[in-house]
Amino acid sequence: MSIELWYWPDIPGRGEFVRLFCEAFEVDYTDMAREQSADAMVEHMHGLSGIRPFAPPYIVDGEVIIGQTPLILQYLSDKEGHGSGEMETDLGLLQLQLDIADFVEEVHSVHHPVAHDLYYADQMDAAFEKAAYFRAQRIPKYLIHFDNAIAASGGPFMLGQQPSHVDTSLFQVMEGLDYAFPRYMKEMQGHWPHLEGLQGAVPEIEGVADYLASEQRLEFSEDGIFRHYEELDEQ
Ligand SMILES: N[C@@H](CCC(=O)N[C@@H](CS)C(=O)NCC(=O)O)C(=O)O
Repeated sequence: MSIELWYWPDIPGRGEFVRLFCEAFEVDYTDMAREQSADAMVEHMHGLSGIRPFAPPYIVDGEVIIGQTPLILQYLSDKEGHGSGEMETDLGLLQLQLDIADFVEEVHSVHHPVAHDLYYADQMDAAFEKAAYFRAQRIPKYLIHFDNAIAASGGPFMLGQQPSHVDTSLFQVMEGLDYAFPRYMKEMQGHWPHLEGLQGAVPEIEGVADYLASEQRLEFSEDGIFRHYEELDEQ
């Protein structure tokens, strides 16, 4: 049975972390709002009862309805048999996926430092200030953390030769950073070699290669989480 993925149809956003996992591990899913519409998603979400997802992405798998990207990925990974087979290691992967979620929230808050609901144009001064700190302190702190974790297994993936949900997510993070901060990422090339290795290895997974070459793959844009504003990437 196909899993329903509900996410905003026009941006990669957090939905892309779920899409990439499904494509890499050949999980049958239907991208519901892209087949229907954003309005259909809002109506669907509001029609749910009980413990409801707070925000997209969320999935429906029969009776199971869950939101929160790391939880979705952990659930799918377990269900489809793509964990490590050891509880401690799987908890480590979930911990990394939660670190990624924290980082993604920080990436968004660079261009929206004051409020989610205001336009970027209304908070540009604060964004400019925040971006300098984010580039100098936060990106290296997170990326070195992920790089060290890959180094421990020898790479190219977080578990060595076996890809996991963390790898497809870290690939998306690296692609997003290259899009949003091209000057900075070029300057820092070589500082996180294992992550760069992972970024090169994930597109070699067959399902990912096909997906990246397809029209299904959504481009980054200034409507999403990873946005390129030249002034936020300035020296
Ligand atoms: N922690 C959640 C965050 C979900 C989230 O912020 N979703 C965004 C789109 S990427 C949204 O639609 N938020 C609506 C809102 O916060 O009101 C996750 O990782 O899935």
